[in-house]
Amino acid sequence: METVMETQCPFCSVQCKMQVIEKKESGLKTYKVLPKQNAASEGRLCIKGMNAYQHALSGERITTPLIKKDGVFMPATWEEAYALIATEFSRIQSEFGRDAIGVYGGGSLTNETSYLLGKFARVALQTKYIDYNGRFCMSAAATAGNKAFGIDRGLTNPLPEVRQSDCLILAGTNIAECQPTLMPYFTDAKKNGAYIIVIDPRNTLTAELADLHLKVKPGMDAALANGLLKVIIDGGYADELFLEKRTNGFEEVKAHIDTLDLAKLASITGVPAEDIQEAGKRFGKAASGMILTARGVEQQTDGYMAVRNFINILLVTGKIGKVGSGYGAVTGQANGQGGREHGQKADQLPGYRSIENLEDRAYIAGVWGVEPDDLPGKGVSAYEMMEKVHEREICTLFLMGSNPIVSNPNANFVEEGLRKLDFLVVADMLMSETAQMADVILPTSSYLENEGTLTNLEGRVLLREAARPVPGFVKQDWEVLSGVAELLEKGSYFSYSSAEHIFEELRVASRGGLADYYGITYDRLRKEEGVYWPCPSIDHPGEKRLFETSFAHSDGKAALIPVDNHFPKEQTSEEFSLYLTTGRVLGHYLTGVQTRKSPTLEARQFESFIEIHPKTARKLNIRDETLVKVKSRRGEIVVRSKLTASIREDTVFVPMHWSGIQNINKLTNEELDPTCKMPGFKVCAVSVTPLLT
Ligand SMILES: Nc1nc2c(c(=O)[nH]1)N[C@H]1C(S)=C(S)[C@@H](COP(=O)(O)OP(=O)(O)OC[C@H]3O[C@@H](n4cnc5c(=O)[nH]c(N)nc54)[C@H](O)[C@@H]3O)O[C@H]1N2
Ligand SMILES: Nc1nc2c(c(=O)[nH]1)N[C@H]1C(S)=C(S)[C@@H](COP(=O)(O)OP(=O)(O)OC[C@H]3O[C@@H](n4cnc5c(=O)[nH]c(N)nc54)[C@H](O)[C@@H]3O)O[C@H]1N2
Ligand code: SF4
Ligand SMILES: [Mo]
Repeated sequence: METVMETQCPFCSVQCKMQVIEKKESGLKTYKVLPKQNAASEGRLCIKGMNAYQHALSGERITTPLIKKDGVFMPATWEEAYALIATEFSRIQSEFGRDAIGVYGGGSLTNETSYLLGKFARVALQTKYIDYNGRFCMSAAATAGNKAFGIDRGLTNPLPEVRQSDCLILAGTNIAECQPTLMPYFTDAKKNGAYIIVIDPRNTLTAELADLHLKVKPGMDAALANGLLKVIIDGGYADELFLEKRTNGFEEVKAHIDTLDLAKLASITGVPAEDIQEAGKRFGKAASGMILTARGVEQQTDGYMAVRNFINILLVTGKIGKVGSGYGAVTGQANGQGGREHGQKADQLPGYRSIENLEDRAYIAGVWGVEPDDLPGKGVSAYEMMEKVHEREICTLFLMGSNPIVSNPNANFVEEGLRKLDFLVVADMLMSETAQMADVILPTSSYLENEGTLTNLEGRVLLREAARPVPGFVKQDWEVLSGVAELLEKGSYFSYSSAEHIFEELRVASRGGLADYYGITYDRLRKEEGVYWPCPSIDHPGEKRLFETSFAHSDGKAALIPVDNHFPKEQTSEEFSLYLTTGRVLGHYLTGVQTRKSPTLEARQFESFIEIHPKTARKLNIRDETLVKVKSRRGEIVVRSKLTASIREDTVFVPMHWSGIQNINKLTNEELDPTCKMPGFKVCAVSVTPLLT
């Protein structure tokens, strides 16, 4: 017997559509996965998508609520789990106040769940403390988009326009491993004559595509963008008419750039001046151009300003709001885009509304049927919540869709904090490292069982229908939130019958907001295979290309801002003589909870590694494929060496997908970007020594 499951990959922001085909023969089940035509991946699927059925169907799924008794998880009924949660939550809030409970979400959750999690925090718990893992992912680019353009939608142009672009700058983005099904857009652009510039301390598979690779020193992108701006402005490539009509702030940027010296910029960024010249000229001269940034530029303590400086380049050259010209923050998680729009951020209400704006509060209070004054105020960012946990200002956490003891910077500190909690509730489908620390685990559905909408990296809202029934006693995330709310005597605000029912409320809540979904319905999504936001009315087609005639600020203009050369605070020293940068590999996803449960993916790569230049390795007496100790001021780990000349000599790279003794976040720095609160995951100082000498 054959069962065909129509679904969508749960991993990255491309959201490739696929079929998982289950065949039952004499009691034996086999699986086949076929890619499906869809606008973003054009029918392609990568190795993670091909194997994503393995963790969802694995015997390791949690299928019943678990309550920890004397350190051991015991199966429980939902009634028992809900009752325990309601008792503890009520006790803690009456003893320590409403804000003693924190809520922590994730960018894999559907729009419906993200929306409901925000409502759950503000209405059921009335706590101000809610934030999510997207803080570590999209916060720098989101803040930059909002401040420069007045709106934050990852890609300002639809993907096919990449093929029509004459010059592409890919800064700190490794598309070949992180959004592999998008690669043909870039290889086609190259065939069409585009000039491709890659900015990365490593010669990645993406950099292989480049006509020019700027092998920047980690953390020095803002200065490098200043160099490009200098070449562009001094070379006369500025688009005076565009600057005059469509932007504010160019004079200040020009005055700042005039004070900078290209040779100095070359020396601090580690990129030869001729290469900066060539890159600036190429981009300046091109008839059209796009700049894409991802976490390499953004996960820095100046991530927000570094992105602003790349946006400055687009604005100075007038390359935005046109075919083949625009900006792209390459979004990370499955719903990294939608997840940042509907209220799981500390300062946000649905539709990208602000929790500090009186009109926005009144509007959402109206939709929710509560008094505006009953809505709590702004909380703090994800890592700052962990600091509050340490200080015991937050003594209980409700966690849905994240694995913070592996993904937060300074992970030893975070783990220590979580151990101090009075009560930890984790809603997950698998036993993550953080779930192991919980008092109660609530088993939730995987993508195969979960209906809802996700907004892909283009800002296109997609419907993912449920493809199979939930296993065991598993519930949907939204059912869990409704269930807990019910016992907290707030059930009347959470009486939904389906994900679509929640979406209908989300549409109204987002109406008139920056991320306006009002015109989008499940019916439309089925018929049109996705709709771009903003989409203010049912007859609106959805906006594919943004900023053609105006930006989203009240005067219609985009904002330029001078950006200082930033130096990461933690520099190398005699003891910690190398820069550590971190990131991803093709076959694993984030903290690896899901991909490490896939035998196929796990077999490809079952342990972490450190990329180190052969010359550096020789100096440190490190041979290839041997275990080494990597140490920073905060912790140490053990990984296997991988000697490669593709990385800068002063830099090492370790992926983020492993935990325990290989958890790279035991080493990373807790310092945050002052504006968007993004941690500086992409640079800290470390020492590397052979484990055995
Ligand atoms: N295979 C796979 N794909 C994924 C994910 C995954 O875990 N695995 N995760 C998804 C998610 S949530 C995200 S956020 C995206 C991330 O997608 P990316 O941001 O593309 O991935 P990273 O590997 O974190 O970083 C990109 C590149 O930045 C470079 N880099 C490091 N430091 C610097 C620097 O100072 N400056 C510059 N210019 N570059 C630097 C790294 O060498 C790396 O090649 O991927 C998504 N897709
Ligand atoms: N050093 C370093 N650290 C980093 C980064 C880096 O580049 N370097 N990148 C950062 C980035 S960009 C990101 S996005 C974060 C990610 O960090 P995390 O969010 O902690 O990573 P995940 O592995 O996605 O954890 C998600 C958990 O949610 C569960 N889950 C998945 N889908 C669902 C669902 O629908 N419902 C529920 N209830 N649970 C679900 C999974 O089983 C898993 O346990 O890590 C950040 N940390
Ligand atoms: S991981 Fe991303 S590119 Fe790969 S199949 Fe899934 S959605 Fe597509
Ligand atoms: Mo991410």
